[in-house]
Amino acid sequence: MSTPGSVLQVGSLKPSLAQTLADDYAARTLPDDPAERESFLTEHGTEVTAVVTSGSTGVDAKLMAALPNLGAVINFGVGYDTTDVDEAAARGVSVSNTPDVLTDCVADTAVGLMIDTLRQFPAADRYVRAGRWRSEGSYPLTRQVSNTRVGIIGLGRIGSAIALRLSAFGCSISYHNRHEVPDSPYTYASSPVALASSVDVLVVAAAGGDGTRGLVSAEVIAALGAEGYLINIARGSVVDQEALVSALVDGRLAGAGLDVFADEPQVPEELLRLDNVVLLPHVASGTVQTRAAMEELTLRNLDAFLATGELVTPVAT
Ligand code: 8YV
Repeated sequence: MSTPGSVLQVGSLKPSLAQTLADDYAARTLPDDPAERESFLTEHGTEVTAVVTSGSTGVDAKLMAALPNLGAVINFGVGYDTTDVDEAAARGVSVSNTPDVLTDCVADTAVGLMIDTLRQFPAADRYVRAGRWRSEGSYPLTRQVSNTRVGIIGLGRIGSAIALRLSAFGCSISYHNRHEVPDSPYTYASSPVALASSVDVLVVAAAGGDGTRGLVSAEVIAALGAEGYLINIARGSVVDQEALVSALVDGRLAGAGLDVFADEPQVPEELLRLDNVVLLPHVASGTVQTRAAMEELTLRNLDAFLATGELVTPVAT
């Protein structure tokens, strides 16, 4: 199917996917250690035609330069912000991701995280476990979810799936996007600040990368205000994390539900103490069913590239 060494695994992958790559494609794995990596690339760099990676690692310009015969970067995950797509385009390297198959799970996570955050279910669970219900009585009242005003940053596949779910909760939905979406049933806001100032909950569903870095700025967080909540299932880079933490610590924001962070797996220490913050370890797509579908689509992209030079789900570069 592929000549030994033509497929390279970059970064850690789902174990069953890594096993298939090794067994069925005779794939090699790029060493983590810088010195070992250097000699590996000197010895094998020219053999590699396809890289399989994930959003947590990706392929930067330096690695592309060390793989002169690279034709495709096949990304396990919908987000590919760790791969230098401009460099890929300049070198004629195609890039694929795994869209659609994870939309439902990520949208489910956004809604679950929103409910957990507004209703403080994780903190209430800790309250029961600590015996505080018996000793202190009822848990404090929290914020209603149904009928809230929700603003979504990024009305793509995942943002739209979140909007659909929250519409069933009676939420009014508005959004900000690079471009207004034609015929959308939701209200368009021309800037993140305008959106934040008109909603109770801001949900971040925009792709990561340079185009969206810090889009949810200190100003946007201030516009959301002391009664507002932020939910992020996209990328930590989209939010000014320092501004977010200080707003939460100072009570200038009501709460946050975060599945993603600026420097994963590092989570700001200050957040660990706050009951109005729900923290998840980047699990939005993390179900058996969805990860299996992502694995299958990753391998379909690899097979198609090796057989025809084309990808099944190429990203626009
Ligand atoms: C991760 C994700 O990719 O698809 C994405 O963009 O963030 C996740 O599904 C997955 O954890 C593999 O890194």
